[in-house]
Amino acid sequence: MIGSATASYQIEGAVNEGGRGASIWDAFSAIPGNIVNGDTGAIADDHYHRLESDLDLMSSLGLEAYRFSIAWPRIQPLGSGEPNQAGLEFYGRLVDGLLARGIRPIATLYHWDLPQALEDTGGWTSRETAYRFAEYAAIVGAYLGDRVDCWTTLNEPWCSAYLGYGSGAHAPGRTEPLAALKSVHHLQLAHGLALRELRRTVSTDAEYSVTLNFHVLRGDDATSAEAKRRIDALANRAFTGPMLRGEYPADLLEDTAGITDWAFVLPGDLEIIHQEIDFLGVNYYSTTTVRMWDGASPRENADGHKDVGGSPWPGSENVEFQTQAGPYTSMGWNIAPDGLEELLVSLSEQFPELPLVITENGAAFEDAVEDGAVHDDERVDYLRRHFAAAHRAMARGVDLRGYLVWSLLDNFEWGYGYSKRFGIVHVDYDTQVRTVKDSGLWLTTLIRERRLP
Ligand code: IFM
Repeated sequence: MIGSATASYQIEGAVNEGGRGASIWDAFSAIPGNIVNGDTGAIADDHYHRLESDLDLMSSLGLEAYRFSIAWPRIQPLGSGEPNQAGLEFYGRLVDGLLARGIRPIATLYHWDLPQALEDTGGWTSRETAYRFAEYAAIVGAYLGDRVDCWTTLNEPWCSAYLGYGSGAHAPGRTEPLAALKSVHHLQLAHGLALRELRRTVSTDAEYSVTLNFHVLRGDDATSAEAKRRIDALANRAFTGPMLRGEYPADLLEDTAGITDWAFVLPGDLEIIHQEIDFLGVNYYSTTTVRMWDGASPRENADGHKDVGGSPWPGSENVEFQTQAGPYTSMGWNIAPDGLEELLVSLSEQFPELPLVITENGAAFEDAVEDGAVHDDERVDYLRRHFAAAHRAMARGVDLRGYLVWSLLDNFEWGYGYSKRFGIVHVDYDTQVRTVKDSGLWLTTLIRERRLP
């Protein structure tokens, strides 16, 4: 399946409508200095009000699948208790509209918009949040489970835990190494509990998954092997270990021993987390080059994320993220399609029985509308080279089942606000006019002709 993806807070707007409660991103983006230009998701792409025309847009692009996320605070405004019917109905209309147009809905339960009321009681540092998430999953599963046959629990728990509670670049903006590690665990507990609830409530013969953003590590310094091992443990194996093998990696526990003994992992948790899934969602944008910092030379900090002072690498703060060779996207991320091929091959070697879906891949560039068109040649080139890389991986035996381009629409790019455009469709934020970029037309041709245009 080939299609595109978005996330609730990035596109919906209407943050005070339809009974929606506040999310951590409403609170975080209201604080001056947190988001470039003081932007917020209050209006975003106004997708909430433009649902029908956005569905028609997806149909005109010929998308086979559309990956969207459900805003928890629309379903449970305070993160627990009775569901908000208006919120459920909004997603019901979205799903019905997709099915009516022959587009497969892929529902993500959590793409970072935690109800603020739950953050007020500890957020992901609290075990209770995982139980609340299971209740939310059961509500959504019961409501949409007769129509949605493809589910993802979490999107990029790496970002939720380490950027949200470690570096502070993302909501809720906390900078506590212990909080980040507790969040790593409670997010995964939430994943396992939610899978159980989905399997209990969904009536379709559905596929279940989780989406991870893997770090593809490079580095040829004498210290790079150690740096790669550390970041692989924190970024990749901290999630694939519990979810796909039923254990935390021993070296991760050692590397973080100065912060915690991981006593918050209770007996039975790993059995809950380690459940069969039908495919693994893979988000890939670029590579990461590391070595250990010697403490003397000026330190590079090119880890590709907004530098806000706190570290997203608890226990491995001495890893140096080196500037990589270009070309770059407008995020400053290096363009490395071979990294995608390498990642897909490596995952299929590590987990041979597990099909893969690229749930996000795409690029931000400076786009301009000229005479009703957007000639985003760089994005077309980026996508062509990454699709080719995915194809090479398949030729090497990878069981790749889908490719979803990030993103359908230009949208609220978290700490960067509206300053970065990832869409295959341009959005004029003053008028909300949508203009399909050349990359969108390119994707349409690819889907129709099943070959790289
Ligand atoms: O916009 C984000 C998305 O929400 C999660 N994955 C990465 C994208 C680009 O930064």
